[in-house]
Amino acid sequence: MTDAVQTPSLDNFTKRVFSGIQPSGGLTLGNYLGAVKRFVEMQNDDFETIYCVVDQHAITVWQNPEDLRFRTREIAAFFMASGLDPSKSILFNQSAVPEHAQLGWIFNCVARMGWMQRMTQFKDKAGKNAQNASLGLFGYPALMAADILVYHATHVPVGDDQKQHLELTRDIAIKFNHDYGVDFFPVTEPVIGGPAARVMSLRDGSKKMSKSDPSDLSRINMSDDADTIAKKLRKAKTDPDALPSEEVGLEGRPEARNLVAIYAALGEETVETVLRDVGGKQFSEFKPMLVERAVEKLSPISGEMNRLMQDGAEIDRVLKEGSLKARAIAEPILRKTYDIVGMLQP
Ligand code: AQP
Repeated sequence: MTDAVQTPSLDNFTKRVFSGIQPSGGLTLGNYLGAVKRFVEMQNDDFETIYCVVDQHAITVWQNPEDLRFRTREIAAFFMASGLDPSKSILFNQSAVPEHAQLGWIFNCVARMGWMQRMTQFKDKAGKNAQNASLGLFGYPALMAADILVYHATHVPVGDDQKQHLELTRDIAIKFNHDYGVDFFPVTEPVIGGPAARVMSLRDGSKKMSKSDPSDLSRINMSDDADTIAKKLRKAKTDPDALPSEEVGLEGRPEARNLVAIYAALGEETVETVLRDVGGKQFSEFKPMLVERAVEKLSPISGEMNRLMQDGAEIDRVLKEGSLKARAIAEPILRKTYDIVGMLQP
């Protein structure tokens, strides 16, 4: 998007991961497989890892304050129940680190209206009533860029739906570096992939599984008990054919592909290896296998989430400690940004 492009090598930066989840509703299997499961994998790799409950993004649409507080703790509990360890990863909520919003303002002045107008998520979320959407909903990708770049994060694990926002983050970094003649912000690498980069609705294989879908049968919620998970998977839309033995046989069968991808991701397998085992089976045989695997994997996480939610004070303590660690990284980066931009800091 800019004419002269400066791309400082990522080798010049600490290998650092940032990602987040909005406390804007219940958590789904899509959030787990597309995002948090990857967060845990990266925590155990050779990265510094920073994970955030992005409460300032959530209020781009109306949130009841009590619900927002509850869900912020719930996502922190979800992080920990899924395997994020506060002694290995920094866990905190966005509003506790004011440097996000401060850098977000600078990026509002770097991002261009035309870039924001192309964001498909704004179009989807604002729908036909765009004039009534909040300015925050329109500008939120610039704040997301600040969330990432205020830590000079080099890698961002997200689901496939966030790809466009990460491209915008890269454009903002490139334009900032170019406009001010610096090599200051890294051009972040998205980490998207695996069989469940986009988990689809159980009712319609062409739509993303989403917490805001009006049909609860369209998604597995992380809070669903074993019976509910089984019921939803048994009712999941399929087609009348048997499963193929090779991936090419899933073409034009989005619901079949989705269920196989979920099964693969839950079991750390690829779609290819799963099909080698289940090719030729009818859904009546495959669905019980999927139920068994989903319950085995998800029940311990929801059980642990419930246990952690009994002690809100302990969750707050973890978030507070995380926010102090996060600020220790963000504050000098923001100060240097102000300096580059020419803000007097007497
Ligand atoms: N269906 C999905 N498949 C794979 N990844 C997904 N993610 C969300 N849904 C899927 C990933 O989860 C992370 C956090 O997302 P978020 O809750 O902050 O925002 P979202 O993408 O807007 O989530 P929803 O459920 O789709 O919310 P609504 O219904 O409000 O639009 C991100 O990494 C996202 O990619």
